[in-house]
Amino acid sequence: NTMLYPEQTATRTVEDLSGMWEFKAETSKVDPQIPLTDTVWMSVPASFNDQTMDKQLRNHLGYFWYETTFNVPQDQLKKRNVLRFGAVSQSCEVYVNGEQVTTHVGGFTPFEVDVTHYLRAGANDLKVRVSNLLDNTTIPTADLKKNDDGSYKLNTRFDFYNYCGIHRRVKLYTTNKTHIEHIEVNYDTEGAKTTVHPVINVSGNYDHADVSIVDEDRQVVAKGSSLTGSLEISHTHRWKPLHAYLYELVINLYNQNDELLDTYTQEFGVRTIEVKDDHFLINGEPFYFKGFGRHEDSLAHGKGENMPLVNMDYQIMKWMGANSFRTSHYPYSEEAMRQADREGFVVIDECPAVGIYETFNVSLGGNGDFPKGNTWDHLDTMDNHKRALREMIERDHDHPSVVMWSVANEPASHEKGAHEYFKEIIDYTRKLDPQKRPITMVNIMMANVDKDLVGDLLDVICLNRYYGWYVNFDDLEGAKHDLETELVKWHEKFPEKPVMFTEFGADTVAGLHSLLHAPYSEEYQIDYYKANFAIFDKLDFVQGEQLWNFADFTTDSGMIRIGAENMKGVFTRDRRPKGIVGYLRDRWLNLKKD
Ligand code: E9O
Repeated sequence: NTMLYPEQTATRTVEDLSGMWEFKAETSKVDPQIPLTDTVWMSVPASFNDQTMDKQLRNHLGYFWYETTFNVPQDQLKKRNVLRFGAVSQSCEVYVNGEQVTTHVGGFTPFEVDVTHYLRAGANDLKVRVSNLLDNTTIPTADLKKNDDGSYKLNTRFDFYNYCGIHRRVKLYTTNKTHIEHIEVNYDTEGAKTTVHPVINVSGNYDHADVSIVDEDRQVVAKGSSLTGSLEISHTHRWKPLHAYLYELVINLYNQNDELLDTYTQEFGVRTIEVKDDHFLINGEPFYFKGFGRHEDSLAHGKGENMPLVNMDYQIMKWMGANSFRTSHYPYSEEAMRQADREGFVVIDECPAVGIYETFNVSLGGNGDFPKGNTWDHLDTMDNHKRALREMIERDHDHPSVVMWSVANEPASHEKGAHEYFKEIIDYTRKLDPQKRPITMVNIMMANVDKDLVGDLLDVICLNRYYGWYVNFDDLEGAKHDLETELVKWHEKFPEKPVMFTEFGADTVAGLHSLLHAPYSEEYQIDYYKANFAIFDKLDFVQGEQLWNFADFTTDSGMIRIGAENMKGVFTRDRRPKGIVGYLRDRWLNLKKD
């Protein structure tokens, strides 16, 4: 399976099928051979949920149908035609002219299928049957029950709203029979010298090839005449945090008559990553993570692509002095990742393994039965977890912005069986990544330092901690004490590992003020963060602070989810700053920790 981003080149065409599609919930059997009936219009890419005023449709659990038609010029049928989806949440079946052409499980990674033999010159019909169901085998996980009338009841083990739909772009692209299938831009560095030894897989026959590296001034800095040789950049511009530098690897394939069969350009950056003496080094220099956990979540789009907002968020983060973020809790769009490369953001790339913790989230406003027992005896996520990791790494391994993989968020890493499970997951991840990046897993408060069973497997200890919110509520002195006590113990247990925060925060209603600095007020959020920072600043081994969350985001409704939002944002969902923002900007622009 290839994960090359679809690009129009001298040998490839790309057509974007985004637009207004027809849509309906599946309430009785649908025949993919005939046009859908009783549909409404739905914009693609986007979640369907917030584009309707029909609450029952918004919250429907099960299957949905999308349909569009598109025209194919006669000549295009001589080429290889590939249909490619950026992401469909959570799983889907795809039909072209009534025939099923592929299926895909997992809502946050791309997939594609060769549809050449299903297409006709002129009008073609495309239908997608989408499901928003999750269960004990999927990533993310949820508790799923089927009612007697065939309807479903679903309790997610995560708090963000389970948006559904064709979330990223649908493209039809063409190549010749001979085409580049897969590229890895692997390299070694030695001072200013970089030796690039790309891995390039080709499908079909060709006679000869050339490969070159082009710098940002459009100058060719290295050139080779085969796909297997290595190329040398003698005076390398390193990709640096917030100072990006990108090269292009240009690959051309020719036949005997020197006719071009395929050409493709892959961007890459040169930087090194190393974990050493409880520090995280980028290009040999200690890097202190300042930034946020975020979500893909916005008005009307839901979890669908919204690049103007991504761009705005990146500019806000830079203005605040943030240098990094985590793709909590799933790989973000390819467009967002490419832009992170260009802006120089440092990214912890997280796979959608959130909620591998059977009893969790029921306590945080969910309304399912409270199960008792051991997660690792009941949940069966291994296969889907590996698939999600494989697809994420296949897609993202060449992004310079990605400095670390997060294999899961807040699993039951303190329950018996966790070590065996994560040993298998982490060994698998290490084999997949050609760049051998550090690997982490985000630790939940219940799996605190005394109970954790997986820390020895991780390169960096990432903590989600809520001293002063979920524990020590309205008791910031107690919070400081307990936070410091736990942190010191982590360092004693793993003195060689950096420790960083991937979540800490307090729900805050924008505009709510309190003389007593009561929880939920803007004053309390400021006090909460000051208390946490006071401890981080005391302890040298703390190597980063990513707040939860950049902005308020949509959740299921629940007692502690005011207006069905998690209000831990430092911005509201429409990006109005809360009182903490000025303080944070001041801190980050002046912080000297790395
Ligand atoms: C995951 C994130 O997606 N961590 C949650 C965040 C939250 O605000 C959620 O939005 O709920 C925090 C988990 C905290 C669990 C601690 C409970 C401690 C009781 C002892």
